Amino acid sequence: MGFKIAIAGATGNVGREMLNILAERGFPADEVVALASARSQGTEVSFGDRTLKVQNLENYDFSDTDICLMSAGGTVSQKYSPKIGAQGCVVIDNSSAWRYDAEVPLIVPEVNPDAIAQFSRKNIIANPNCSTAQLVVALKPLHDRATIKRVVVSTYQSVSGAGKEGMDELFQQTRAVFVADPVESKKFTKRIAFNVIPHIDSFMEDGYTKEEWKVLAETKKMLDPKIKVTCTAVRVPVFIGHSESVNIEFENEITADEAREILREAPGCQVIDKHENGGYITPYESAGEDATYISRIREDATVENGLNMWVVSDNLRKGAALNAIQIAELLVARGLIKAKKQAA
Ligand code: A2P
Ligand code: 11C
Repeated sequence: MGFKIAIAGATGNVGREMLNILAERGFPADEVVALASARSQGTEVSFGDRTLKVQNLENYDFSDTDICLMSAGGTVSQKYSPKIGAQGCVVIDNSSAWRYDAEVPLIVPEVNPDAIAQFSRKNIIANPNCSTAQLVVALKPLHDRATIKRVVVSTYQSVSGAGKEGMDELFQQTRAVFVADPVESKKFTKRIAFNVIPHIDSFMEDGYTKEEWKVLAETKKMLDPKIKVTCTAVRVPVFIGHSESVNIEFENEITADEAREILREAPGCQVIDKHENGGYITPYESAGEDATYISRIREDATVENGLNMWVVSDNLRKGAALNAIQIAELLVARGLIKAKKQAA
């Protein structure tokens, strides 16, 4: 007997990817339910070779559902996740609503799988921000080998991180530039077509943005609170795939060759690092793929034990939908959840 899974936010960028990945990976689901807002009720979404009719999250009864994969934004999650959890359904939430709650585990299965055990306090498990997920997958094996002291991250984030509306805006603006129509910005604060914007999420009192703060808070929670992290997050005119320039300072010596070998063997990582034209990954090539790609691994001679590298991943997959489904798989593999229909 398999599980009953609900996808909340099934019409969104990440929700659709969750449906694709559930079908691709053959997750042991007997029933999959698509949920979104009242606006989408009755519309259809694809699930493998079937279509599912979208139901309204607002009046959905979760009492016979085992897992809810939620990607409908922080406000929706804050309102619904506690109620869903109280109905005995485990919520794996992709928003930032619960990530910093001490009673909610924040999980990347390649990095801190053991932390999942405490999920039952609220029946909520948090999925990290997309920029953090790919970063910690690449940092973890290096931290285990040489102990990271400090990380400087500059991100180059695709518009799909801002949802369907972000992708539509890049498309519309690009079209407008070509046909000489006026360029309108609604989702982003400035024009994104043929431009870059050094601003993602809201500004905080210290001048950093919330997106930049998330990268450091989440890295500390999942990897090691002693690591110092600083970040500049930038939106770029790319549809899918977040890229990161990462400068790392270690406690112990580690060469670029050693790092390359460690990362080649590390779970979830793929090294593409030839010192020649095209011998590196770009976000366009990462779209639709599961791996966190690492290129341009170099020693940084300006500090004692330093490395630079380029980290790229599909933000809708490892940064969101894939990681959420890997968390569901971890729950099943560790026997932490039983299908309600079987349990009855
Ligand atoms: P809907 O399409 O009905 O608005 P994205 O991040 O790509 O913009 O997608 C957001 C997802 O969250 C969509 O599936 C959207 O559904 C869903 N959503 C937004 N607001 C609500 C809400 N109040 N209740 C349920 N789902 C919501
Ligand atoms: C972006 N990283 O690219 C954001 C999207 O905290 O889950 C995801 C925000 C979050 O805009």
